[in-house]
Amino acid sequence: MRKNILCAALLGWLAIGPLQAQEAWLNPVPQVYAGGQDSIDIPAQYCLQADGNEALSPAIGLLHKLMPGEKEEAAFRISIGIKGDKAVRKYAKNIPAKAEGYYLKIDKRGIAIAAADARGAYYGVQTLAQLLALPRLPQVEVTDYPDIPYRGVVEGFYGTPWSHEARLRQLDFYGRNKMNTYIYGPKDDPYHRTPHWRKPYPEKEAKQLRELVERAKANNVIFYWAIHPGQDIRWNEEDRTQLINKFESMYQLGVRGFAVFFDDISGEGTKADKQAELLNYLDDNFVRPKGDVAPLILCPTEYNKAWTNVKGGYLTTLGSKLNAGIQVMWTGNDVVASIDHPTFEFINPLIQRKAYIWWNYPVTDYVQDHLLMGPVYGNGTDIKDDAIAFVSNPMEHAEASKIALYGIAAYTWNMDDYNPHQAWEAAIRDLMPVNAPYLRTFAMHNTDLGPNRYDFRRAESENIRPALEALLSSYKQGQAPDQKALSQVEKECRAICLASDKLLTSDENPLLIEEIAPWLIRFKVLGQFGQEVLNTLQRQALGQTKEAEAAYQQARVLHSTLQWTDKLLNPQAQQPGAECGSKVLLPTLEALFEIAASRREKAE
Ligand code: LOG
Repeated sequence: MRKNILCAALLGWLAIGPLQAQEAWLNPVPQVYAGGQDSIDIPAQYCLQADGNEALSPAIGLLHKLMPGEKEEAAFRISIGIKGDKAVRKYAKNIPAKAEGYYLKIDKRGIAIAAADARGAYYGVQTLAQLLALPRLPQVEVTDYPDIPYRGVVEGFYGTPWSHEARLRQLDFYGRNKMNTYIYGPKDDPYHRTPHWRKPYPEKEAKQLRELVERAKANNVIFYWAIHPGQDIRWNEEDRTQLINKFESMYQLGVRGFAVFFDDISGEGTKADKQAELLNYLDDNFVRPKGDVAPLILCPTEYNKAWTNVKGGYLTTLGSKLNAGIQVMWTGNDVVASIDHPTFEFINPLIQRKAYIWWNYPVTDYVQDHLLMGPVYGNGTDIKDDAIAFVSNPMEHAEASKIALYGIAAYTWNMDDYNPHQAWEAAIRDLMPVNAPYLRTFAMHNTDLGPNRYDFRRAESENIRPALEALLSSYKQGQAPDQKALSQVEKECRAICLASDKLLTSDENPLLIEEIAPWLIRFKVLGQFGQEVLNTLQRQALGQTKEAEAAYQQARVLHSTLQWTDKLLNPQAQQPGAECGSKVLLPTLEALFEIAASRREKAE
């Protein structure tokens, strides 16, 4: 049984009346959510029952943070444990037989979290955390587990790597949204790639990495560190040792997951047999002997179908030679592509294992003048048995990437119940609870990539597209404007200006605002331009020559300002500028502006 919008919403409404009604949106949506019609007061005190299992410390730490009132003598009981623990023996049968699965039960007497493993227990507490945001706790039974074993993020883009602070915030976000993987591999970290992959990190960077590893642990996220040695590697003993030494230095910083990337290289480093030999060597001599390191990950050189030469045998060599435990990354039919079942029908037999999806979304390192803040859609929901992992390569804008990452967390956990639009709405509320309506207006027009070498496009400005089309077509045909469409577009242009004003002056999420500020400035001018274009057309129709001329001149100024913003904003990028509404909104407003200009000429 699956429920999308949880009964808790209704419950909150019944219990406290419509004014304080709250909607509980659990992200990701649990596999099974049963009950919830009745509720209890959030207990002020409780006694904790848990076996002294060290692996449970992130789960129990989080519980204490959420509910500080632990008292031995309290009547309300919270039991937490993993399969086999005394504390949850009663619930052994309810624990899903899936990695990271958990069973959460809330009733009048207590709360039980019984899990398949330590991460499952942690996820049970995270679900409880989301329910605790309600005024009362619903009496529920949640039986939950992920569809995809490894879910999360590969920081694998070109451009400015994320800041230390941004990464710390990301790791907390992954914990909350039940993502278990973060792969550190920014292309522009010189110690990840050529020239310095052989050297250990300087002191300051090493200290920060250690901090990240600790934060990842607290959030039950596996911190993988990736190396990118392929551009100048020599297939000899010396470089092998250098690699092991570098891994060892990362191990000393606390890293317990490793990846080797051979993407975007040429020459000697691209040889499949040599890559396989090296990876097996690392697996045999480092990863497996350590005993506490996650399976090794490889990003191959032929990492998507468009770049694959099946006859050349690169992938089949990897498939047959690589140790069985080594995981192999894949971006799909192209560098940037939607992932579906046929994606795996192609790749899995070649690599003789389930592919590890490196999804190149919402990364914008090839369209840096755009922001990708739309819903996550287009991937198959029938791939849960095909993939070992699904990680997202995000934008260099860490906070702004969270809209997509929230959706990816939801999709990879529970594909059957994934609803792109609902997840998008909830992501926006999560990122900026107070200013959500304004962020929504902004995100609505910042979703497409513009024309790009991978032909990967997204729907944009869908809320206003029909009105824009109707309006343009009425003007093009020389008819009186479609009044309903006209007032919708006018209203949207005003909403755009207001959203920009509110967000630019908000201190709700300063890191996000700083990332998107160039686009917010552009957005404001776009909204103003739209208003003046419509004003011009209306004045012209009324025969108000003077007012029409003033409006037209104003629209011209705003159009030039738009062009200047493109020259001046976001100037260091490979694709400088800050495009907003570039798919539908701006082209339509420009077409309307041209109509106004030609009417003006005719009137002269
Ligand atoms: C790179 C990646 C980059 C992405 C999008 C992979 C495996 N490698 O074309 O670093 O962010 O495409 O531009 C890539 O995707 N190369």
